[in-house]
Amino acid sequence: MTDNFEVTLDNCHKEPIHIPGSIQPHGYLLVVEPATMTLSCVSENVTELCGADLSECIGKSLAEVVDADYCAIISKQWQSEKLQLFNPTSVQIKHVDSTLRKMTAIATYNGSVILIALEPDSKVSDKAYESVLKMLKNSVQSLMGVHKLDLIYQTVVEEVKRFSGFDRVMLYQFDHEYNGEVIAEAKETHLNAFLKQHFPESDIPKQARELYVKNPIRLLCDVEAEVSRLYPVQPHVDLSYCSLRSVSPIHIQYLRNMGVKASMSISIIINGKLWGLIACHHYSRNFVPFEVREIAQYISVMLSQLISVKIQEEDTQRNARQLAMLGQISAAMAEEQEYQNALRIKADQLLALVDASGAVWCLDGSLQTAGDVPEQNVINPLHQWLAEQVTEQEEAYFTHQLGIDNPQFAELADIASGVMMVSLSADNSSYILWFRKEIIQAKNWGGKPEKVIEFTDDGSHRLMPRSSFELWKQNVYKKSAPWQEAEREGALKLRSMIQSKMIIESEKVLQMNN
Ligand code: BLA
Repeated sequence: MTDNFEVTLDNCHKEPIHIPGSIQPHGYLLVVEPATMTLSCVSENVTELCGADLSECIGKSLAEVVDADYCAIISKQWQSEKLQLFNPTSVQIKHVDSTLRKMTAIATYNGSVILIALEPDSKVSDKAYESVLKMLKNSVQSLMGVHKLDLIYQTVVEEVKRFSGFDRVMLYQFDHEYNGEVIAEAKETHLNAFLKQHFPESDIPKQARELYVKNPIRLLCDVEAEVSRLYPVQPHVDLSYCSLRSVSPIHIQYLRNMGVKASMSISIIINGKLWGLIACHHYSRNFVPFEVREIAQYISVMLSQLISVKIQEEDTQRNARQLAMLGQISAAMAEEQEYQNALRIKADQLLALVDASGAVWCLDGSLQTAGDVPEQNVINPLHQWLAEQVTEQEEAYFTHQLGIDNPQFAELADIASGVMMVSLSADNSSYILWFRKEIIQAKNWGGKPEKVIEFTDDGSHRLMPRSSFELWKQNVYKKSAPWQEAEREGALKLRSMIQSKMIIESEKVLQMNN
């Protein structure tokens, strides 16, 4: 399928990488029709495993190819969640000359057919297995003993490097726009460092990130190995969960450009979202047995848990601080004769609630300010533009790059790169605006980010991922720290509080007039 898909600048994120129609050739694929337990499709290299012509393979019963025990497991468990408990199983593959070949089978069901990936017999030797277990124990102990997240990150990359044998292991964290940064690295000493380097969102496009949430681990053994196609041509067999899925040609080119020969990456998923990856590089072919990959996966799950515990702790502390600030503002509104004065009296809390450096608010026609805010004459046009952005559904509008979103306000960058607005009345005449200053960020990019794709010189207009990963330094202007979800929620809580007060006050006025 990928062959028929011409990648362009606009559609990289649409390449259907889950249905490549081929596998990596260090293994073999049997596609089994569940109703009949017969082979409906195989990878072309299966002929070398079974000795039969491809056309003879199709329609064969699974029992003619694998040993009876495994056949019984698949027949019984293919639809059950237990199927994965049988991964990996050591199986005997029957050759037409009556000899047997030992392979490691990894079976998955993709909702339509059973996929049996046969990988090189990977029974990790007892000695290696012991050492893998020791590593796991070590990793657990060090993870539990080390409390600061930075140290945990470093422990993880060092441990994964030690037992997986990769030349380089990195922890790669996404930001809110899915650009990424290498935040920890363990590498062979002679290699150049990628630590602290940033990479743009398009290096790991959307569909790849979605696939990596569904299937958290992938191994590319050899970027130079020619793929083995599915026979008969089956462009729609979903290989999302298949350990042998062949990798997108554009990513293979990317790795070649980096000088990498084998790669593996493991997803770090927090609250169902891809937080980052443990990304491994090797500078020669590298096959990693299933058991070792699973151990790397357990480590990533442990890491996800540790990160999410830290996030929860931070959330709890932040919520408590927010509640205290809201409580103080609420008390001031109750105490003051004119509740509108409360925000001025509690200006510190108003700013700290959302970590802003300035605020402007207008309640019942009177405009007030706190902290560093734009000149009075800019507030009106800014308010007008922001009011257009606040839709009924959104309730709050926020940006951390005002001058980029609307160049008319680019000159406000030093005090108002970030702005958040909550509207307090249907006509937007009562509102609060919070501001954040520009943070000029010195960013180290692993190659020029705008050169994510280059055209080849030969006139074929084939697209190539960028070919230079030389450190490229850039200063990022006109951006503030992004507004966090919790800060947006804090702003909305204050909004409800003020709106309730406004209703009470207007009812009082009505009663007085009656
Ligand atoms: C996949 N890109 C990936 C993966 C990584 C990166 C880690 C996961 C696959 C793997 O384990 O190798 C990117 N690798 C990095 C980065 C570093 C690294 C940033 O080591 C930093 C040190 N890639 C491009 C462009 C496109 C693209 C321009 O640069 C699209 C036109 C596509 N990347 C792309 C695709 C995949 C990918 C399609 C999915 C590969 C697959 O799983 O089939």
